[in-house]
Amino acid sequence: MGKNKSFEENLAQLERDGFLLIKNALDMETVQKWRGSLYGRYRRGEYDRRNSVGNVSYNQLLEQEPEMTRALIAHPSVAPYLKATLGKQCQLRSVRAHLNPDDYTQEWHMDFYDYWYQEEKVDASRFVQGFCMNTTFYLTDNTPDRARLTFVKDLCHRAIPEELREHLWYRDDRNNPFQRWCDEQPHIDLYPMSGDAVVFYSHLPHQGAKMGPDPDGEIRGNIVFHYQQNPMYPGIRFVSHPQVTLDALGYDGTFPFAEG
Ligand SMILES: O=C(O)CCC(=O)C(=O)O
Ligand SMILES: [Fe+2]
Repeated sequence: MGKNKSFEENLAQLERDGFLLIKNALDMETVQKWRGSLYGRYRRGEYDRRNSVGNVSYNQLLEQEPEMTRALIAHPSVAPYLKATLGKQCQLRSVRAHLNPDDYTQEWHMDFYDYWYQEEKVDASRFVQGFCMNTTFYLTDNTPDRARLTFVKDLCHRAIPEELREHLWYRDDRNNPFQRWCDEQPHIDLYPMSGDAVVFYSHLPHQGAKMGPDPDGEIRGNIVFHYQQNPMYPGIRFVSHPQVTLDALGYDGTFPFAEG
């Protein structure tokens, strides 16, 4: 996938499947720098969260590693796909790195849970259907015997069955109906290697996993960039500019009805 195909072929594949593996997105020097940073933070206990499926996460890298992190925002390896899909409405939402030091079978999840329910959730007569994308950079080898990233097949253009909706949220119970349903669907496994990236639609259910221990000194890891579509991008013409408001209220403070 990715390599040896034209941009148009790759884009068509992304649009059909909802994901695309991009080989050698980062050089090994960059990968080593990231490993050094995240492994060091892990040894020092400097991470944000360790969850019950085996993900240790880092959410503050824009502040902690500003240069390295900014270099990956719309990185040239993924930028053409973000640009073709989201264009000027592409907005970085969040950056989250993960390490998996112990056993790891991620919960089936989509990063954008509410993609299919936006009209209903907005509770208004006009709505914008926002679209979100992940670009995930892999820092270690996911060889088939050792690790994987799995997508539920053919689910980027249709929602999950309605009766499963109530089960959509973080769950480590493998018998949860959404977890079981995903287990039973046809899958596609990707095996991203160190430096590879996966671009995918954030509403597509997926699951990372690792089988057995990591090779010495190579804790399975990745860095995820979430992008959202924002219709009010710089360059859209409006009589005023929002910066004074953002500075005064903070971003959250500018959404008066957004709770819940
Ligand atoms: O562990 C993995 O490979 C999955 C990472 C993930 O959930 C994501 O990229 O959104
Ligand atoms: Fe995810």
